[in-house]
Amino acid sequence: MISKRMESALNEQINKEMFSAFLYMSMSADCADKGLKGSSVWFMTQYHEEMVHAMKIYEYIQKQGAKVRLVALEEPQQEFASLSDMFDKTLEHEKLVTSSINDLMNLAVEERDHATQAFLNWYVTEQVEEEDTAMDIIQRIKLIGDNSSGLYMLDKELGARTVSVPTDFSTGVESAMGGE
Ligand code: OFO
Repeated sequence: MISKRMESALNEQINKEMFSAFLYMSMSADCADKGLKGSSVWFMTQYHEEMVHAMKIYEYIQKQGAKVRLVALEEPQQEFASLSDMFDKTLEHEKLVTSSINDLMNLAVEERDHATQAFLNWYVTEQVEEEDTAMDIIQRIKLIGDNSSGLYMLDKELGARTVSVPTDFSTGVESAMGGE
């Protein structure tokens, strides 16, 4: 059982995770338009990961006997100046998500909601990874500078990323990730 306040905060987080998915799908499309095929794959993989972040919360709310409430998603930015701009915005966005997860955790602590604290621990760890990955790619883009063969190699490497999360939600994300 979770509080009404927690139910509402978790539903807001579903929206934020789905907006993240939407934003990265938009970046994927823009990469494809710019001929950055590998980066397009990287961002589409990121889209899938964000959908799983949303679905894990969806399942958690239902398991707690609470109500999932979906609201409209904000329109994401459609065009970006460069790959560098996209990763700068990725890091900026992930920092916002980290802050949102921290707010949720603070609420769970305040309410002595141990189950939600345990659930949110996964997201706390995940956000460290998300920010670290974005910072690492930003650093590499800076090292590459205007070197087009460097950009070509990075794009190729980013394209090797594969989806490691379940994409069929019908079986349940938690069970598909070995969570139960
Ligand atoms: Fe990018 O971690 Fe969820 O939003």
